[in-house]
Amino acid sequence: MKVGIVGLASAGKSTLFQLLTGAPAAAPGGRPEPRVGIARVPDERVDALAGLFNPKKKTFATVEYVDVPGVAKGEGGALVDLPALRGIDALLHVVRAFESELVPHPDGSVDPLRDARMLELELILADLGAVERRLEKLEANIKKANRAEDVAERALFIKMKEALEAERPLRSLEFGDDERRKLRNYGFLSEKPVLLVANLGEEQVKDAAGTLERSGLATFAATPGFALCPVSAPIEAEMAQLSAEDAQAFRDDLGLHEPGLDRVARTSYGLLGLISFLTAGEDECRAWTIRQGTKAVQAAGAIHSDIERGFIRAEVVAFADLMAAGSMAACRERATLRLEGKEYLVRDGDVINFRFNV
Ligand SMILES: Nc1nc2c(ncn2[C@@H]2O[C@H](COP(=O)(O)OP(=O)(O)OP(=O)(O)O)[C@@H](O)[C@H]2O)c(=O)[nH]1
Ligand SMILES: [Mg+2]
Repeated sequence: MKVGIVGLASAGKSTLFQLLTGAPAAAPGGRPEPRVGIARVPDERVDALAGLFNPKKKTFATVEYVDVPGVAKGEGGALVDLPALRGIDALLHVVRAFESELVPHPDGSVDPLRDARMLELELILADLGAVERRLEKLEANIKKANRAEDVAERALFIKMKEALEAERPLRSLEFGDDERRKLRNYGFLSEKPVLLVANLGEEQVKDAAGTLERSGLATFAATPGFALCPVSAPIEAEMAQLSAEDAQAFRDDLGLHEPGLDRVARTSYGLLGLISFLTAGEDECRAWTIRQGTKAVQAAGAIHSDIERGFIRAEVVAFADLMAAGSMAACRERATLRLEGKEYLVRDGDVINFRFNV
């Protein structure tokens, strides 16, 4: 999964990027963005499996984050064709909710709903520009050589242009399979799902839900293709310096249930319809990311194309059943270990051993 971090200047994008990926702060004065970094998806199940199997290696699922420069009003077009954003699955939009006299807001006041709307409009206008440019080219091509393929694409792009002109994002449109295939060649931004991360001030954290409600962000994000998640960058930065126990005590004190960064990962999984399955053995205990609704044979392909090609059967046990039984052998005795075929729909937390033959 690849996620582009976008937002207005000084919203806290780079701070969040550094927290998520463990990347060092950029040298002052330099223009570091875009930067790419990898974040581990926290997963207690991998740790628990490692406790059972004592493997040489633990491997977590990862998310690739891209930190890009802040967008100013009227300049969303700068994000179009940014090579670093090619192939992203989602946008993480950092919206500033924190007040600070030390950090000036580009618009002079802190208003997260205004900012969220403004960036959404920038994405729409950026896409509109790209769609119009493509339409011009298509028209010219059609005049030269009237190919059916171009005519079909023109119809698709006219549909998109009309939506964008009405200030509706591309993610609100329905596309057929053929249309989706065509769109994959382009990196339209308003088509991507958005994880809205509200960067709260330290004093707002105790009442995060109330803050999101009052700001209007909760209502704004209650749309398909959006998810909302509060974080406080300075608090997360402090936590990152503490031992696990001290961080937990600090969180309990603030009434937070989980680390903010875990919440970011969990919320983006939900937004994108992703789940994890697990593999466990003496060499490695590992989490793998797949889409909900993935068949066993495709899940095998997430590990290696050979395993997909030579797929025979999947030995599957639910994580909780494995932990309760204590070993694969005990699961076999209790008959919680099942043999599944190619078509089996993998569930979140399935521990799988693929049998294959190449
Ligand atoms: N008080 C406070 N300051 C913050 C918070 N988040 C970020 N900052 C500060 O705001 C400034 C800008 O943060 P960055 O993370 O660099 O913001 P950015 O969105 O990457 O900014 P650009 O890349 O310039 O668009 C830095 O001085 C941060 O320390 C916050 O939650 N509270
Ligand atoms: Mg930055």
